[in-house]
Amino acid sequence: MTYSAHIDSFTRDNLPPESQQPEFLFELPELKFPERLNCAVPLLDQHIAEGRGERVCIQAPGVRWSYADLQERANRIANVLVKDMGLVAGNRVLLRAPNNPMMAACWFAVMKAGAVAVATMPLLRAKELKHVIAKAKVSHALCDLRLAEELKLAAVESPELKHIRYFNDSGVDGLESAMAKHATAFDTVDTARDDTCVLAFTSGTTGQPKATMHFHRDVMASCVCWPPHVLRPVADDIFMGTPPLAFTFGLGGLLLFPLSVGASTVLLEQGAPQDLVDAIATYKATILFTAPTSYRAIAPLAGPLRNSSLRKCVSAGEALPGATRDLWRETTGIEMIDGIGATELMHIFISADEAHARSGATGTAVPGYVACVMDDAGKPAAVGEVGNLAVKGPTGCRYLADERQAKYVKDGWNYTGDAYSMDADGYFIYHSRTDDMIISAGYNIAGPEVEDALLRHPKVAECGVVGAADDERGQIVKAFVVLKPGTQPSPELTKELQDFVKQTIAPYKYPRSIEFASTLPRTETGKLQRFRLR
Ligand code: 3UK
Repeated sequence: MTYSAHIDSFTRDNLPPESQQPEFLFELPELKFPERLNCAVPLLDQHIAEGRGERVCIQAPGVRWSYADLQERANRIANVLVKDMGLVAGNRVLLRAPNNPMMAACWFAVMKAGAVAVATMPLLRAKELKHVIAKAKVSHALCDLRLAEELKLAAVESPELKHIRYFNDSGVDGLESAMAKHATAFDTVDTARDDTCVLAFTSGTTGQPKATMHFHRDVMASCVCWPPHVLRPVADDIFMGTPPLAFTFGLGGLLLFPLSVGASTVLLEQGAPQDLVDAIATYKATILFTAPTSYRAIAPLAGPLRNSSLRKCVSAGEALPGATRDLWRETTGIEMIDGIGATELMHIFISADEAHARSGATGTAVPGYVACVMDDAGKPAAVGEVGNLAVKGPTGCRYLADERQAKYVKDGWNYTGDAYSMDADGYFIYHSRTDDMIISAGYNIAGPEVEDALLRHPKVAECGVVGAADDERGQIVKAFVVLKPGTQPSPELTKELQDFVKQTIAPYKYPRSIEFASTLPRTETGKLQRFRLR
């Protein structure tokens, strides 16, 4: 038996069988982690131990916490969890809040107590929360008082969830008043590097969401691969952005990565375009994380960001259309850093920094990872050929008790479900999700390429391209288009857009059908819900 600090062995008992796990690579010297590792030590405790406790750590409207302030809160919450709420190491703790400082403090409390954080998207309803609680056997919950309603509904039907505390609550039963009764010291549990500390649920466009399992070493691996090699943040950086902390894109970009270099983060509950532009000025943010559509929505307001504090802009979650990359550069002077990540792999594994960015390409494999385009037989595809993206590195897919493990991991490789090609320089070019490839009259057409062409038309605000069933061609290319304010739909405009696409990319890819819409269906993580368009 290998060492584990977990008294509750649920996560260890529900790991996928060894034979179905991906191969893990730890070649980089910074990936040789000690056997005992709690990620709260390098990310938080160590800063205070080494004299950086007074540096700014987290800001939010009306809040400015130093590293020592965050540690003090996390320790008090850990004491509440263990002494008042009966938590033992290995228990799962549901976290539910918009991005705010208390959510971050709770996350670290869970790490320090050797428990497992199950952060949930703020918009989840009781029905979805119930699935999460049942799947992860959640026993404890820390929830923002303003999001109590749906959790209470779920709790009624979830016998395993026994202990709930609400925060951002001034009442006598609130987490804050319980915290006040406890010490500011807590002995961080000495977890194993391969003790699970995060269960991250996938957004699940089809079927029930899957719970991906991440160890303390996975959290630290995500901090030592992409950030220092591609983002290259410094201790004076001020991070900001929109992805929820319940989404590993947000957890990394807005909490783990800033703390891994002793920098600071600004946590915002509202991420509308004007809120973000204003907040960048107020807090002098230097690094921005958001999704491609959000960059496109901010662009009309982004003029003031030119020559401002902002120096790096990270795009992930969806393919970055070349049109959006160009628009952002023309507006702000900043070349975006695109990166593909996945909940299964924790964070970004293919990316390019601003100096190496190429329009239309996501980038090259991040140091620590290897990536390969495979043909349908699982053999490496030729240069330029479109196939299935497969990756390996220090992190990888472990679904908690789920048959779909065998679909994501094959021969040790993680298959992300994306259709990619690789060019002769090792740059990976995104085409579409493998399930979304449109097959029209025998041609394979990738929706995102058609979207990029449409987005370059001055009257198009947003668009989504899918395959629509067609008797003659099997499928036809169908575009849903949101027009810029002040533009009216018309048959002439349909023709104009079709001609525009034919002049931009191979004519057979043009949308034979165009439907005008006022908005497009998107997930909380900014992804277009193509299945709903279909
Ligand atoms: C798609 C991209 C093209 C791709 C994520 C950064 O998105 C994240 O995780 P999810 O599990 O989705 C994974 C899937 O999303 N995708 C993400 N980024 C890109 N496609 N270009 C991109 N830059 O289909 C991938 O398989 O929600 C992103 C960090 C952490 C994450 N969890």
